[in-house]
Amino acid sequence: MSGPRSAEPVANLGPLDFEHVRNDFPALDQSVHGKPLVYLDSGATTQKPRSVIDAVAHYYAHDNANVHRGVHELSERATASYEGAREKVRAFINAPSVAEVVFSRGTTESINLMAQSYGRPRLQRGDEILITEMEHHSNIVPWQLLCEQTGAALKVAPIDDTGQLIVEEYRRRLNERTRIVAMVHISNALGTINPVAELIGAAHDAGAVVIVDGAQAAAHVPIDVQALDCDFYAMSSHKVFGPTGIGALYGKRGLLEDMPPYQGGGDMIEHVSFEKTTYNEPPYKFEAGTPNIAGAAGFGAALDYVTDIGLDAIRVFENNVFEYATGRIAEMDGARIIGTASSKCSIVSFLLGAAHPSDIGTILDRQGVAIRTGHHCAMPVMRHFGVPGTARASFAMYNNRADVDTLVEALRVAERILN
Ligand code: C6P
Repeated sequence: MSGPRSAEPVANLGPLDFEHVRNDFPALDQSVHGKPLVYLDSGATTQKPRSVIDAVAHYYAHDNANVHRGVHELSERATASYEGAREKVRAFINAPSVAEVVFSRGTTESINLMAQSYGRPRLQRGDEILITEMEHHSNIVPWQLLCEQTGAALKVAPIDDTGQLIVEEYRRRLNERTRIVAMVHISNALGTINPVAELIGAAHDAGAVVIVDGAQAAAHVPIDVQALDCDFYAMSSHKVFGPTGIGALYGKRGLLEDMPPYQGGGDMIEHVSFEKTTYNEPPYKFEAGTPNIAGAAGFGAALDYVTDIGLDAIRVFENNVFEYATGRIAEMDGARIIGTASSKCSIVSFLLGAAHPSDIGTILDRQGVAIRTGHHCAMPVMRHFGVPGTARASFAMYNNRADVDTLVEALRVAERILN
């Protein structure tokens, strides 16, 4: 065997203080099946730092009340925490205004909101929606539903055998009928980073609006919605160290103002009568009912945590570990990495000989190593590569080279048992 070995001193990897970061995540400090946990499933959901857990607990212990409703102290504190989190999301993605940050349940709901609220009233037979072949089901099925509802047609830009979007084919599918383009920023099944700024520019030239699925991006790369000039950007808190059940949809103000509400209920109205109801301003127009207030408090704390460490430091550290993992898995006999695009991060999808991915996952779990196996909610990607599923190791800032070494040792055990 060749290639680099074992954990490298943190000082060589950039300014991220690895031991400090690792100790901030209590769930990582446990044994599973008698072995120290090595968590390599952050693509599914990230672990939470203590500051996020504390923010959620603090809200319930001290500030629990409904938002935007009461005049009493607790309601004011809850509202301040909720709206404070909105400002943190705004700053994190560099949106011009908090009015452009809608809280949702996560990326899936953000995409469905945009599809139904922007797309449904506007699209009709003859219109086209363009997506890519590497999309998560959350960025496929909402568009299929919209096509069924409006008569619009779904078009798909293909990927090549490295898992990279074929940009000429993408451009070829853009035309005056293209109304919406929906693309993933970082693929959850392949790890490919799309050249989103270039793709957005081309879509705008064709007159389409663009929504970017940023579920996998937020924990790994800086997001600047103004620099990207995307019309909408969807993200999930739980993939960026925050709680589940909350996320955000960024939308350009003029677009949000022209969109009808997504759901009806409390908080999204200006005035209600049986004859006619008028609606609140964005973002409240899209937030019917009591929101996930504790989740917002945790989401805000998560973004503070990432911002304090700095995405530049995180990228340097993570890329080092990611390159190491790619090299070590690639050198295993019978390993086939699915997704070898030149621009990648955080995710290594692979097969090992004829072994079924779920068997690999089960054997790894017995050794304390948590990975995800299966189609990763990206069945068209699996079809492209002619595989039913893959084993996927996904990394975050709390994983180091020693975790990769443990993964590879566990894979060797799996190889011996299965092949
Ligand atoms: N991917 C994974 O293991 P939600 O569930 O709404 O927070 O995110 C959906 C989603 C949308 N787009 C991409 C690119 C995603 O990766 C995900 C979630 C998880 O890969 C669970 S399937």
